[in-house]
Amino acid sequence: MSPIYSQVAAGVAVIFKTRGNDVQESDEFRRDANLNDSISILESALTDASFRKLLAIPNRRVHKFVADAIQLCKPMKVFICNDSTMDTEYIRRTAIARGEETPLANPHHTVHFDGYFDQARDKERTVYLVPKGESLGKQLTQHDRQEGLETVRKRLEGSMENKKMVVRFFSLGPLDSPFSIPAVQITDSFYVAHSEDLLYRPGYDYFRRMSEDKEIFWMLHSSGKLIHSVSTDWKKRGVMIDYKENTVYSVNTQYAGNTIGLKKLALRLAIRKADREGWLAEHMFLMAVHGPHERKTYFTGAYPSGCGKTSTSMVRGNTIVGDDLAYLRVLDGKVRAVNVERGIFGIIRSVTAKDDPVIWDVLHSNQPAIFSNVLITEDTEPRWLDDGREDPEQGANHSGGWFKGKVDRYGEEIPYAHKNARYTVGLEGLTNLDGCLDDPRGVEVGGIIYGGRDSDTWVPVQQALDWTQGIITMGASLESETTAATLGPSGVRKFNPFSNLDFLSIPLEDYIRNNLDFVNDSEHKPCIFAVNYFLRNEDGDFITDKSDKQVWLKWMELRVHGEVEAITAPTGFLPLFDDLKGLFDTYLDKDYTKKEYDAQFTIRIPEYLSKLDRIEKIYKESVEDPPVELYRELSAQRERLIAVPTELGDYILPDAFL
Ligand code: OXD
Ligand code: MN
Repeated sequence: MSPIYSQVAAGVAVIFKTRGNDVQESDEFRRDANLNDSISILESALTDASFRKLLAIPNRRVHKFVADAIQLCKPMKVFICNDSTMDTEYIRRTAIARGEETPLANPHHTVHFDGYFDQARDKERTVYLVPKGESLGKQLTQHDRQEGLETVRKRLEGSMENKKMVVRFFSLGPLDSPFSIPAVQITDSFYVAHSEDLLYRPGYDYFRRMSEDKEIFWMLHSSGKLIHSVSTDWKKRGVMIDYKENTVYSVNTQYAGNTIGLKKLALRLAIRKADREGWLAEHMFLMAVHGPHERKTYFTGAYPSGCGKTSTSMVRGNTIVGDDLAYLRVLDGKVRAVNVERGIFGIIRSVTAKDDPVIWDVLHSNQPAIFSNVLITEDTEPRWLDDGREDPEQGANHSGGWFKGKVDRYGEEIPYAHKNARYTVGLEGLTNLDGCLDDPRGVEVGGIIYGGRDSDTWVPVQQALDWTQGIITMGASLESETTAATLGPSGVRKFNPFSNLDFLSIPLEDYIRNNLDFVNDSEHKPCIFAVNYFLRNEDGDFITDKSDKQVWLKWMELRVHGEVEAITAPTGFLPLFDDLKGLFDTYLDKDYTKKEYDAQFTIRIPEYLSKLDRIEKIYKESVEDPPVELYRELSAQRERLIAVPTELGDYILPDAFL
């Protein structure tokens, strides 16, 4: 044993000893044959400083994971990050030095470009590795586990030659909380490691003190061979999820949604864990809607990417806990939730000073930010689509040098910035940040909102008749028109239950069951709501304004406390005109008219019935054994719609249900 190892191992033993009955484990730890193998690999691959840092984490599985990754990816060097300012600053500077990020005029800002064909989440190439004899149902993309592991390991073989490997430790959810899940990220991308610094809670110290048997999520990413900082083997890119080992492999890709293991990749592992343990891991924002007399009521909201999730969580006069991922648990009889993250990886298109003042200000402040796939002007300023300014004539973007009218190899005009261009910032600089972000017990949830991009069916806001009806006809029936956040055409209506379909890692029927049962031990069930910001009239024009979501939120807040009445329609509880009028006046200083209300809250019976047909068909074709509540609730909704007297016609004004 080398002098360093014996010192470090001695240190480890001391840590164990102070935890009393773990002393025995420390002996076992020294005897473990695998550990000794791992230790020799680590010892020869790591500098003394890195070796010490890694061994200060008394966890054999961590040592083994890092050692295996070193053997497989063969990095030139390995950097273990202990979250000190020196280490995180080193990561930021190296991202710049290696050309993965470029400094902008503001010294706290950088820009990163992904490969031309690697600009969004790659759903098709994100697959589950499923052991023989198991199935995750027809909705999920899956591969034989053994074959998949062989393929991905082959792709990763030597992928870090001539590169440095970074090893980082994080906590998903607040530290030392019933919600925390520790995660290890290994990557050869300093951009990934830097982004995670802004987005997740540092966990090195947490790993040093947590018990050795704590469940851990493991992430291994390599961008593979690079030319000008872009993966050359992008055709062989992919993400493979080995849920048997809680491990995600991502290779030959750079777009953050495919590489930042802690975001949507860890969500997939969390959904399985949540299902096993009876809690929920969701694609949801978490915010406090501020009601009368300074009351704060917390809401989670599940909307597919690009449907207003971030902008809702940022609505003026309220406070944000998180914009994308939430864990929900019942603690002491109450539904409570936390933000899994501590930053935002947000879509920057259409962020304007007028519509998104908080984000706008942060992006123009000295708070650290990484812009991705935007345009850089000659003055090294970032520009994005629909930013409320005059379009630029030239600059640099994900296609290289850009000028107005530039076309790609297929003759398609290249916009000056990508539609899915993003910004990455920590939440700490937001003026509307809620004080409970790091509360280890989370916040109590008053309402859950489901929303999609729906041009013709759902009204702007309604409340479910009860938990089961909400889970089935709102969550499990969510559809949305696609956006640039995923590869493939935009504007196509897609089934996206709970806005979580892309991330489901268990059969859909099991996930619905878990949602239905989740509140069984809770004294109060949160109210469920459905919203739609994208409703259009027959001429195709939107019939609500972006700012209206403020009013829908305030109405939902009042409903949670039973402070406003509602109209019982076949699909849910609808707001009364007078209540909305008052809220529009108070919060938006807007004279809301009955004409607007009627157009927005008309129940469109044919569209609703077609939706029910579509949803039932999808479940019949692709979900083997859905919970009995599913067809029961869908049929009940159909019957309520059909029971509306025919003389009222197909398009029923809300007051007809009074
Ligand atoms: C995201 C997404 O980036 O859902 O949050 O695509
Ligand atoms: Mn998202």
